[in-house]
Amino acid sequence: MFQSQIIRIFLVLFLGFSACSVRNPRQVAANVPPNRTPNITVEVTAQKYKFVPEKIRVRKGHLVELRLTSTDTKDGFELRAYGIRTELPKGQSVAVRFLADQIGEFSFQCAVFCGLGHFGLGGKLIVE
Ligand SMILES: [Cu+2]
Repeated sequence: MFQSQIIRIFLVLFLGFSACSVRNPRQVAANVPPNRTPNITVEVTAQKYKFVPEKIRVRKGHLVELRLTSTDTKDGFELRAYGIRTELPKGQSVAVRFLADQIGEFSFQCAVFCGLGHFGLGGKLIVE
């Protein structure tokens, strides 16, 4: 009886953790109006261990497309303020889109553990 309760608790915890770790990658922010073309496209590369450019400046109201490419290993890109998160397979270009609808500075960072410098792989989006 006691053992089956413990097994049940572990099962619930395990399923809970698996559900949390499987996050839906999103490449288009929820605030992007349909059928609108980007006002600005920025090429961004990820490499050990920095994004180039590290600071991306855009204007408020612009629909922004970032074309992200990891040059040397599998990385990720997460821009939490806009609900964007995606993997960047090595050598492939991945486009993400969002409507820059609020002024401010927003951090972005790598979303896939890529080595010792992973936690320093990040940058800033500046919306003016
Ligand atoms: Cu990383």
